[in-house]
Amino acid sequence: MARPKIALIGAGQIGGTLAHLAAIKELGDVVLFDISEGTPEGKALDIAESGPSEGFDAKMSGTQSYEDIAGADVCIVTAGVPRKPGMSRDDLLGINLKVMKSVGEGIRDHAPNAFVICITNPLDAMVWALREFSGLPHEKVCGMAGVLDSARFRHFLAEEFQVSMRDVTAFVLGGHGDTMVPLTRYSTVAGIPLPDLVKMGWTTQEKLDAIVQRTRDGGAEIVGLLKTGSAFYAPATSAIEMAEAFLKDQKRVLPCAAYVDGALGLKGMYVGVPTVIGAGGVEKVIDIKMTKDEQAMFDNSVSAVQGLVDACKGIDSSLA
Ligand code: A3D
Repeated sequence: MARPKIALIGAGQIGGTLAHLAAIKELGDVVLFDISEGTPEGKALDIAESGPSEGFDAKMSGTQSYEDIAGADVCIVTAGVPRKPGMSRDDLLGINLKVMKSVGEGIRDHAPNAFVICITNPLDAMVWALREFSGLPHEKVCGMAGVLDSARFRHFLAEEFQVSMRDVTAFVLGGHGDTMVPLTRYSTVAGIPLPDLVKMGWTTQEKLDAIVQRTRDGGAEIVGLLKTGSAFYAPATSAIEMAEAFLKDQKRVLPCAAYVDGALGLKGMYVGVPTVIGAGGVEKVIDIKMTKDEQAMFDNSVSAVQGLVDACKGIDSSLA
């Protein structure tokens, strides 16, 4: 059986890391696409030359032509520009919306059966626009953010509790931005919810609140340190986790920016929710019940996302 084909649209920091991870995990043959001539070709060759030491046979190639992504099983989109210090994700909207148009049309024309994972920011609005431009089924287009946000939350919690991050689960909802909603009630250490751990004296409410805030600011913390771009190792790892769930039909329960129509009181919009990812793409959106406070935070996040979607419609009349 032929190896799956993975198209990476955007061969920058995240795109290159995605290619390397996909190769090491032997998820499939990789095509790197970028408008920057030489970048995808150079990265593909460099990664291919790591094959003999790493022991993978997956093929790597780079291109400026959408024809080369034909028949891709998975497309992961990082094309566009990242943040610089002082910028919010929302500042990227105008420029990245134009990029989503060309990428969406490229996928529509050459890889209409792919499972598409968008990473380009501002995430929730860009995945909505990418779906509109590509016309693919909603369950085959989603955005990576929740896996990363919950991984950051899990990392900070594991450090606080001095336990393995494997035993820490975390639950993050809402848009990928300052309004994201880390749900402590559904986040646990070996099944014990965080509020119970506060009661048990493992940590204090103040420390937990600080960790929640650090999770919300997780992207900005790294932008501030790097100064020339944003995080790329953990974002790439998170998207690969989602791609693997699709390619191996794992039915993973993962938070992602998915199209929600009916669940959580939402009518036809993309936002971060818990989902099941398998061979059908986003096979299910999990309709959790929220407390009044959680619902208020979620509603706030939903309206922030809606505001960005409306801004996209204002910029590109074909989306209105
Ligand atoms: P970067 O290293 O600049 O790579 C972006 C690549 O896109 C560059 O190589 C560009 O040449 C290429 N590009 C630009 N326009 C086009 C186009 N029209 N078609 C194809 N390629 C194009 O950025 P990066 O890899 O660090 O980040 C990529 C995106 O991911 C940015 O928008 C970031 O803000 C976003 N990001 C999202 C998260 C989430 O958790 C959602 C985390 C980190 C970064």
